Amino acid sequence: MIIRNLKDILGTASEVRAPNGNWESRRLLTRDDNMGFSMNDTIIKAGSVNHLWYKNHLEAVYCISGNGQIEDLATGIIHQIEPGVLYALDKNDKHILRGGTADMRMVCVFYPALRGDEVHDEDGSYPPPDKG
Ligand code: 9YT
Repeated sequence: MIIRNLKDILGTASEVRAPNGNWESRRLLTRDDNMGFSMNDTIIKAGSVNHLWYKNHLEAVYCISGNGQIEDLATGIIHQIEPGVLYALDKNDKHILRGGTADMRMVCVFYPALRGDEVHDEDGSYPPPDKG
């Protein structure tokens, strides 16, 4: 059994910050935990604009607090995000995630699991699991 506490992750290498300052991702479960998926407790900064395309991963995101929007770039449809809303990128969907008026706190699950130190590349993706 694995037991983790967010407070033990804060301030360590498992607290990953976007180079552009748009998000902070606390990597609770990573590839080395051998669960097949990984889990982050992520803060998306209010007002931030994030062009994302997880072409190498599926991601499910559940909002706990704050507000924002996700734009599906295949359809142009914009969905509002508030506490209780989940979105799942089941088609490796290209999207824009916009922070709203208050920082969003989100639980993010990635399959396959993240290594734990990833930040986005120029496409807004993380490298495939076999790289690095
Ligand atoms: C929701 C989302 O994709 N945010 C960007 C950061 C990423 N999910 C992460 O690594 O926590």
